[in-house]
Amino acid sequence: MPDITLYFLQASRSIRTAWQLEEMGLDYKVEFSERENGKAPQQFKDDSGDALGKFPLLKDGDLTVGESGAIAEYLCEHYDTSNKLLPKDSATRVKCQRWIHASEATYALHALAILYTRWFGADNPSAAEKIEQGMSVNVCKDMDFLENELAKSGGKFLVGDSVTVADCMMLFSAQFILARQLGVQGKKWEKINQWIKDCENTESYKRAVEKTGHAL
Ligand SMILES: N[C@@H](CCC(=O)N[C@@H](CS)C(=O)NCC(=O)O)C(=O)O
Repeated sequence: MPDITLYFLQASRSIRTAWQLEEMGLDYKVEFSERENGKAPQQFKDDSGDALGKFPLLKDGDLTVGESGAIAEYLCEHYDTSNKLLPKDSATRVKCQRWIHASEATYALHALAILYTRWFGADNPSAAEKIEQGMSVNVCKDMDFLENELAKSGGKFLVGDSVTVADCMMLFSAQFILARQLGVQGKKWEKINQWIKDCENTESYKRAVEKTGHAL
């Protein structure tokens, strides 16, 4: 059995990794930290030993892997021997890979621009409002795309009828956008809401939440 430790910061992308580990049936230890004033405590960053101090962070024996997308790919490469989470056929595989990257480089990027504007734009509310309005066009397009892909999936999950790494990565992005109402312009996406429920209802996701104490 691998010697895996997941450094898990509360209410964070760390849940992606915990869910994937549960979905893969891998044994792992959790080093958990609550946030302090919204941030990761310095002691937790120091303990993790990684210079950037961002989470999730995975240790597998002597190897440290950072970035949730890189961790997702690492786990698939090394332990997904039956290609359950990252299927082998090219069409499905590139779809999953697209979601791994889109979860951060598209969905989180657009949503966080709005969140940071809310945090740091208080001195200039009209500029902040303009940025939020502009960025929300992107967020709504992203969510429409997700809604359409779910409609085409042919199953309950993003790529068919079983959980893949695409769901493990994308769920947190969608949950976060909806929970914080980041650029959603009051819109509702029926299929996304159903998919979130279906993901949260999997035994593996429930185990991940129970083991880590994750709460958004
Ligand atoms: N792109 C990185 C983002 C990592 C990241 O920013 N994590 C946040 C939590 S979601 C964090 O660790 N923040 C702690 C801090 O800034 O104090 C990933 O996907 O892993």
